[in-house]
Amino acid sequence: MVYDIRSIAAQFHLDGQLVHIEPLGSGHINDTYSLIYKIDSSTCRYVLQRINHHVFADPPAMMDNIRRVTEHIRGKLAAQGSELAQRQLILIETRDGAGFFRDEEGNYWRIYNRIENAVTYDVLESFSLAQETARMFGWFQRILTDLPGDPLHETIVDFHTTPKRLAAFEKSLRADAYNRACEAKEEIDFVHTHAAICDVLLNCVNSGTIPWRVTHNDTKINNVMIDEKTHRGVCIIDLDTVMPGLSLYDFGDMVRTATSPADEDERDLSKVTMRIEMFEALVNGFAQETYTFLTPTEKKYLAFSGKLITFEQMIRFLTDYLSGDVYYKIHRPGHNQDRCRTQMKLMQSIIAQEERMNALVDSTYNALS
Ligand code: GN1
Ligand code: MG
Repeated sequence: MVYDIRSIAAQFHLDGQLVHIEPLGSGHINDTYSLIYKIDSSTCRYVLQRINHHVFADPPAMMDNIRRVTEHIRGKLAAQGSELAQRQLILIETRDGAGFFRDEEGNYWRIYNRIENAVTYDVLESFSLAQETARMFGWFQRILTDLPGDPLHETIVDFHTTPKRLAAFEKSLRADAYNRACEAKEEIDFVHTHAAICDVLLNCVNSGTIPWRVTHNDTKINNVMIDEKTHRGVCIIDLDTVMPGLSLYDFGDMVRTATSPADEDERDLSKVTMRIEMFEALVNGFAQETYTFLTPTEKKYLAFSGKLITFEQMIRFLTDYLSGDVYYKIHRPGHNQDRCRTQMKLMQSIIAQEERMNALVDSTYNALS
C-alpha cells in the first residue's frame, strides 16, 4: 500500500518544511516512517506511524492510554528536576488538537518526536547495557505505580493470557488450513509437553499473591532508548501495549529478548542460548528499581517468567505459521517457523539453567531488602 505521507503529515501541528521521508524500524505490526522538517537553518526529526487497526481494535483507546502515560512520566520527571523530562515521547497534536489522525480509508496515524542522541539495540553485547535496559523497564513500572485515574484500556484483550494463546494454537492446529502441521511436528510436540506451565501466573493472580499493575507488555530490548554517549537509559518507547498487566510479563520478555546473542529469526539454532551472565545483569538492573514494591510471589517467579514468556512467544509464532502468516509480517517463507524454533531452543536453554537463575534472583533481592 502506498500512502501519501506528505498530506498525512500536513494534518499535524508541525512547523517548518518537510524535507525527508523514509521507512524506519523493525517492528512486526505498525508501519513506521522517519520525517525530517527544516525550520530556517535547524532540522527537527519525528516518527510517523500508521497504527495497525487489525491488531489494535480500538486505536482511540490506545492513544488515550499513551497520552495519559506520557504526560504522567514527563510531569513526574519535570517535578523531580530531571533532565530526562525533555527526552521523553510526546504525542504531536493534529491541527484540530487530536492525538491522532484518521484518514479516509480508516487508517489511524500518529506522530511522535524523535528522541535525539539515543539508540536502540536488537542484541545486547555488554552486561552493563543489559543491566541498564532492565533498570529502565523497572523504572517504567515504578514511575507508573501512581498513575492517577481509571485503569488503562486493555488495548489488546488477553494479550498475555497464555492459556488463551494456547487455545488459539490448538484451534489453528485442528484447522491446519495450510497443511503445515506436518512440517512442525517437533515444535507441536514441544508445546504439548510443556502446556501445563501456561496457568501458573494467572493462578497466583486469582489467589491474590500477584497484583495487576501498569506494565509495558512488549519489553523487547529494542524498546529502550539508550544515550549514545553515556550509555544510560533515556526513555521507553513503543507504548502501544501499555495497559494493565503483570510485572512478570515485562521481566519475562526481557529475558526472552536480551539473554540470547542471536536474532529472533536466527536459523542457526546453535547460536541461540540463555546467557546466565546476561540474566544476572537483567536481575541486577530490574531489582534496583523494583525491590521496594514487588511481592514475594512476583520475586519468586522472575526466572520462571522468562520461560513462560518465551513459551508464549513460541506458541504465537507457531500459531501464525499454522494459520498462514496473518499476524506477523514475514520476509521469507517459513519465517514464522524460524522464529518459533529460536524460541523453543531458548526455552530449552532456560529449563537447563532454571535452578541457577532462581538462585541468582534470590541472592540479588535478598541483598537489597
Ligand atoms: C510484536 O511489532 P513489535 O516488534 O513491536 C508483538 C509483540 C511480540 C513481538 C515479537 C502488538 O512486537 O507482542 O513479542 O512482535 N506486538 C504485538 O517480536 O503483537
Ligand atoms: Mg510493539
